[in-house]
Amino acid sequence: MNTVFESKEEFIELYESSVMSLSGKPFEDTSDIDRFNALVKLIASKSRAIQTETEERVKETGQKRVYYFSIEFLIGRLLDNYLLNLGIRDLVKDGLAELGCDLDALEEYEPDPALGNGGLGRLAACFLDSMAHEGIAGYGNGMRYRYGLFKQEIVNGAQHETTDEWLSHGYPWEVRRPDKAVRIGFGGHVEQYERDGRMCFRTVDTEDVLAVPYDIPVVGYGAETVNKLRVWSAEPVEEVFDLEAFNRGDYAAADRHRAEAEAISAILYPNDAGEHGRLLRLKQEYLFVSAGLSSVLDTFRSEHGSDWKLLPQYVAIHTNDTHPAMCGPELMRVLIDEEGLEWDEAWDITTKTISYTNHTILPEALEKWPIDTFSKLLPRLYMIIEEISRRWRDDFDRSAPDWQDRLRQTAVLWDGQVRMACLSVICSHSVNGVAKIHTDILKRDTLKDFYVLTPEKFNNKTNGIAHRRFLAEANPAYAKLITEAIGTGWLDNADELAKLVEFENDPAFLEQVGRAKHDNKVRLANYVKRECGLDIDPNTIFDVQVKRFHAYKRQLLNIFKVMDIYNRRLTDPNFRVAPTTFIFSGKAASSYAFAKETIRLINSVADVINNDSRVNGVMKVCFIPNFRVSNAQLIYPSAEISEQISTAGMEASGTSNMKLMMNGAITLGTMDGANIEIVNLAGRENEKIFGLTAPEVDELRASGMHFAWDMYNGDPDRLGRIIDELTDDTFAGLSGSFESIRHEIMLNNDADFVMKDFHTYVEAWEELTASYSDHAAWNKMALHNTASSGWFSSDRTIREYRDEIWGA
Ligand code: CJB
Repeated sequence: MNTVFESKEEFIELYESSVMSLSGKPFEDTSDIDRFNALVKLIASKSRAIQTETEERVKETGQKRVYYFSIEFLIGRLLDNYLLNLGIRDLVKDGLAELGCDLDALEEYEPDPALGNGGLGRLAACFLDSMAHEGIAGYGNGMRYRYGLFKQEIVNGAQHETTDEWLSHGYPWEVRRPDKAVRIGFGGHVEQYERDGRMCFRTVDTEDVLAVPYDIPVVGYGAETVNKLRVWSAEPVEEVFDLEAFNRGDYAAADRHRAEAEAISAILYPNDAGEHGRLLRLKQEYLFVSAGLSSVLDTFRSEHGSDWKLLPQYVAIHTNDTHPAMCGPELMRVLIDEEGLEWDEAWDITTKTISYTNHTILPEALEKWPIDTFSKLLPRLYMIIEEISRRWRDDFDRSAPDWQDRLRQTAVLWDGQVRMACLSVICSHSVNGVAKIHTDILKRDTLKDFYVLTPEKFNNKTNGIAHRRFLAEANPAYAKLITEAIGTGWLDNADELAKLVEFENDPAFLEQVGRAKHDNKVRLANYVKRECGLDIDPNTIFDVQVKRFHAYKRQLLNIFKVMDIYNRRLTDPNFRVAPTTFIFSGKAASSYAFAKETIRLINSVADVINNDSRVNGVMKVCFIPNFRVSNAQLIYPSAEISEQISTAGMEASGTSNMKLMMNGAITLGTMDGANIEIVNLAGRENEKIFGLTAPEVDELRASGMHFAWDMYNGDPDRLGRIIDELTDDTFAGLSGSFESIRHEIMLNNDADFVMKDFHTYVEAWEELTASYSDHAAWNKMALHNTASSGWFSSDRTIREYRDEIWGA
């Protein structure tokens, strides 16, 4: 462990001088925000000192560098995490206390950068933490959006979006690096010219923007390695201010040049696993790919010269989903056009350097761009893609009887479109899914033709989570208990959580597990009271579903369950219900009407139930607005039931399932995504599994059977009643009824099998909650989940990437 401060006194001295130099005021006169900024500046500068040492070590040892290209990095707040990783949290807390400051209060000033939508972006951030912990020279490469994912407000039950101005008070972790800016050209046309007796291509008459990097330190636990996340911002190449327009009073026109360039990095597209067919998005993708590659290659050149054959030996480029799919053709362009390599050699280097992770089988998320749009925006890149496509076709093995079909499925250019998933697979030496079932589905279905051709490329890397953030930092009450029991080794090596098994039959310990959970529930209840004005009772079961809203994630099934329990309780006051608070949180893409209606339904049901004194002793419904990393860290530790109820076969992995398990929640879920691995690790008796399996879902889909009306008519008292309540006035008081949801279920034949899984789901919930009254048995299950969760640390995932993909 590096020593960051010799003593508390040294910290206080350095901190006071940091406050003074940043604010220009004596300490007593500074505001909390001054104090927060100065604290971050100090910790960031200490981190950068370790970063310099890391850099020297990497250079000296010739360590391979790994670049993780991702259009999203949902990093969350960094200060608490870095204090923990640097081993100075207590020292800093005490030092601040001597100055009359409260660390927890200062931490509330940190923006929670929403540079990602959900699982994919958060995974990228967990990987940065784990790469630094594992001593990998691993760097994030992404986008610095001026506005992150929208802020969600709930108005009359419905989601309203407002801009996320996370940069309004500055971001003290970042350092702007104008010296490393890269010029990026869009449009124009390709011309041939002769260089050293060789015909080459270049693009002329382009419209250029400047990609300017900002670096954020990534501090590894143990303080041995500090890496960096580099995010790119778009700016005009030169200041072109139209004075004439300004003098005319046309201020927008005066500054148009700057505004057009800056638009590229203005906003994160809010579609999670959805459509991205906008030109600006394509520009974002090219900007961070091209600028990122340019800086990767500069570093390589400065260390190894221009011997490009060595690139795969010293550099791994990982593409997180298809958004960085242009890495392949862009690397080809640089190697051929700028470095003068022949196609075959460049291709060999490119495919040995690049690897690709697929995160979803949803067809709408497999990116495609119209050739017309693509070739106009990036004419030279398109030429290279055409050549990749031509060679793929020409070299295609035509001996199999179904070769034409296979070619159709794998072609990069098809039907007037550039298919980015095909491009990603073809340009990579490794393709992985993110949980066992997901990788199997990729092999068997989504990418099956590639799998038949190149089975050796395919591998599984089950996702993981940053256990230091989501357990140690988010759940201090439980973390303290764990450390008292098994020591601090689990922070470094999450497998050590397995040592908790020894305490599973220790009644006193189990009671403390329950007490820690209760403290966390009180903490969340206070937050809910502050944020929503709602009283929730920490003595009820906290049943939690927090994630993006999507039809296949089936928040609808969950709220149907709540409606059913409510209805049955009203019909029969003797119907026994374990007192429960149903907690939901998550955002819906602004253009995704069904998901937004589901949010409105949940809030409308909440409005009725929470104001009905007949049921309030046993149920409340709580929608926590604006789900983000910071409030997620309050929610996971308080959960007792983890709702993981996606339609089997649809959720690639899920990661909230892992975060909740680690915090001792019991999974109520389908056999989908990483739920399957959770069950395998913790034992089926410690989770509650229900519902159709993936093969059963496939079979039902293939049968084309229409079942919605049979189910509706066959169960008028429960399912039928719920469907009717969507359109009568039971829950319409807040802002109207829910015709479109009813339409989706009844006329679209319930595409996500909400009705099919309804009864087994409610039954499973009833059985699970009935067992809650035996607190000792429940706490034992909870502890067993934590004890079994070490494998889900992203440290493990990253070691697998390192050993089996990157060779770093
Ligand atoms: N995922 O968050 C996203 N965005 C996408 O565009 C596609 C997939 C999610 O990625 C997570 C990380 O791999 C998975 O756990 C999750 O199942 C998937 O939906």
